[in-house]
Amino acid sequence: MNHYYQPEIETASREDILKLQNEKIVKQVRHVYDNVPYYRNLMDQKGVTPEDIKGIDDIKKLPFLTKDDLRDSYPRGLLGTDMRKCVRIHSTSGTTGKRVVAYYTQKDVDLWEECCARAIVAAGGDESDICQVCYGYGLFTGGFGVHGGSHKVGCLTLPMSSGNTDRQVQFMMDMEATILCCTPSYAAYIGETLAEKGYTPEDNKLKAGIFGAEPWTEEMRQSIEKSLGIKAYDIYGLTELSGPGVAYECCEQTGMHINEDHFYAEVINPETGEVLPEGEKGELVFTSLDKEAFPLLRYRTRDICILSRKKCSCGRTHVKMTKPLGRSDDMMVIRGVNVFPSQIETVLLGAGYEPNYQIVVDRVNNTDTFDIYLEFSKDQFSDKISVMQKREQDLRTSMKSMLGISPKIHLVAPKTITRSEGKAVRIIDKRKLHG
Ligand code: DLL
Repeated sequence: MNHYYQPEIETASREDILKLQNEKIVKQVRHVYDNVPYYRNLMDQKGVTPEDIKGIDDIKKLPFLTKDDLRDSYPRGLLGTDMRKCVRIHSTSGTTGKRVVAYYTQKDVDLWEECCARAIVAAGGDESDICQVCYGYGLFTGGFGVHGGSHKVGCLTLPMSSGNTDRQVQFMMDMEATILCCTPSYAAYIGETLAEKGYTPEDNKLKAGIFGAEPWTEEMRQSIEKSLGIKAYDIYGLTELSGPGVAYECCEQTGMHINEDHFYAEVINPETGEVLPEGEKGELVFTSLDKEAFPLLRYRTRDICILSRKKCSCGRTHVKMTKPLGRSDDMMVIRGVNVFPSQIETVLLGAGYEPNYQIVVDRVNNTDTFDIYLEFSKDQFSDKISVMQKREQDLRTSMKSMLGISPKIHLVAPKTITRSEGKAVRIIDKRKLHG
């Protein structure tokens, strides 16, 4: 049996969705043109006026916005309303360059929370559930977004935030949490901690997990599902558009439905900006159709994915996106070869290792070095050096066939690699440090 949070819109006919998008885009472009001088300039430079936008198809005429635009207009340049109407900000972590600050009116918060509520219901949640939120609360959108969604669904909400894993596990068991929300890497850590404390997957009351905010592979999904005894659902979003809940998985688990009544998605060729047909891989571009305070038009996410309108057995009609197949800025070029961290994760987990690894890239004597540090488990340990060397060699061979180049593999003792409580840091690219 399928449940929806807002059945009318989640299962609306394609015609009705299109009609809604056509109406909303006209209003939204007018709103942005009148209230955001930065974007008005971009439109003026391109010779586009609000009158040129008569429906969603005309969106192609509008200029793109990039992360650089957001940084250039920091802290308030893209604000679309009077500050007195804003009730909240959130912000990206800003590890590279200036932070991005997004603003919300009360209406923006309400719509965002509804998107998260749809995701929770799609994962099987209802008012009888106990939802443990261990995404970080604060400037990061994960905690507050999912928390708001959980309230809207009527779940008993455990606002744990991230960290203090012993306490997380104790609350999970004592409060009998049924839904776990955190990054996939933290879910793996929680699973590991439960096992260390002697619990089997059957001992907890969890039924589902809603995991996102970072890339994770199908192998990682299987590993988490097994260690926690749950079904693991993906959720996608970004601060610039609101936060989690831009897209979410349903029971079919073949991609994430984009909340198309609020976010219009396009996929473009990242080199040329050309809009690609459905089914082709490219950079995801979003237009927020009804955001008031931070209304972005044609925002380039840098996330690479494929869109599909194939009928979904869950009954939802909204377009689906694949898991981001990597971020254009996540891709490493090592010895001239393009390497995505997700390819590495697929090989390591496919070979039966736990998701505890780190990738280190450096440049020595003008040549790239490429090292993978990976924990072996107690069962995988042997005191015979030849056995461990064989394990490393096998991984090297599998990596070579996946990537085309071979990394140096270092099997390291359990607990050597720092566990993640939020977004995992998988890559250390020291070449960037040398400039
Ligand atoms: O990570 C919002 C979020 C919170 C999503 C909680 C899901 C759950 P940012 O910190 O602004 O926002 O990072 C956004 O993270 O452009 C993607 O590259 C990546 N990302 C988010 N969700 C996924 C996912 C939040 N499910 C950036 N799979 C995005 C892969 C994801 N990457």
